[in-house]
Amino acid sequence: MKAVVVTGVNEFGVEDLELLPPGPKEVRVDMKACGLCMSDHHVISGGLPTPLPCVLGHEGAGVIAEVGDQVTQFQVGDHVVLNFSPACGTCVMCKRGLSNFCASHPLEQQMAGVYTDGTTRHKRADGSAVQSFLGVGCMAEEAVVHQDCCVKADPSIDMKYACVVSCGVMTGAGASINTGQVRPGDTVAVFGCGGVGLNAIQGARIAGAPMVIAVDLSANKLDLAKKLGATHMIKGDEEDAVKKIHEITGGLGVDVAIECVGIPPLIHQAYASTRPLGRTVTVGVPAPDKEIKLNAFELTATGRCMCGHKAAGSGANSGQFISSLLGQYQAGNLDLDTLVSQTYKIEDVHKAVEDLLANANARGVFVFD
Ligand code: CXF
Ligand code: ZN
Repeated sequence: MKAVVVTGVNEFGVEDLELLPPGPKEVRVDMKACGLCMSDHHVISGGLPTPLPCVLGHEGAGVIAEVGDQVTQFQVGDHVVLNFSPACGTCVMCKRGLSNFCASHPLEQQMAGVYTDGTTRHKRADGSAVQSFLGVGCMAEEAVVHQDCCVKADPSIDMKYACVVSCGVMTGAGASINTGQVRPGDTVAVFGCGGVGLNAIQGARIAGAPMVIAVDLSANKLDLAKKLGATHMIKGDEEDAVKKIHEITGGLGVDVAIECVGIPPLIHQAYASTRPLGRTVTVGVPAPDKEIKLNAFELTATGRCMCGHKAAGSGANSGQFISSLLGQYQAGNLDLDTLVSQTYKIEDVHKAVEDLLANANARGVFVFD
């Protein structure tokens, strides 16, 4: 089967690989759609340390084609959205309500591109092993994943839309709804309107925020932000975003600010735009050596809260959250159609990556026949 494989820094392309059969608790998924996320590009650029070669893709949807002999929750023919933030439901973390940090599926292992049992599922013709990004590797015609990485989807939902819930939407909407705890009436500012930020905007709108301020450098992204629910748009290179946000909110600052890029100056802006007792959520993934500096007196005096969102997930039980987001889509509250601005065949992966870097898409999605 064909898969997009990263072989070195900025070296990637389609390869024919052998996919091993699913283990006892795993399923084989016939992939129908897979979104291209900036984290996939971080693997390509070497920004996210992942052992290579590695099958790319972690934002996918497809149909179950085969189940391992201990799979209880799925059968052949089920439509599923993949979930790279699985929860076993029985470990010490899941039992404490920390399913986003499930001990049965540690992030370190997923980042190593291996499965729960420490092995891999792809082979090249010469017999050598190929890893799968986040233990998912779904930028491919087929994927083998643990059953905990699947969420049932109503077959009436078009998979090219459903797939984007699997990363960009659950992460962004989760930053607003779960980590940001946005409540009806709250004012929200979102810094960075890429795949995550646009969905932080949607999440804030769904949570009942009457004022959602979008900050970005790209006019195209601000147009999309408006379409997805932003009430105010600030072009960060033309206006002082912090000053403008205080003006818009009558001098108060926003209840919740969400930083979606992962750069300290923007995190500082987000923090400075919040009101006393306001909450700043960081969801953009910074380079590992980055630090932020806050004035300790001001932090205490204003009672503001600086809150990290575990970006490899929804900030809650990701499987349940994906399910609820699919329901929001069916109810007409969540816009996925606007997000999927372009589809590609995997053979066109270089063009798709070029478009990603040129900010041409809300989301580019690979579709499979
Ligand atoms: C990422 C965040 C960094 C670890 C891998 C997953 N989230 C979504 O793309
Ligand atoms: Zn992603």
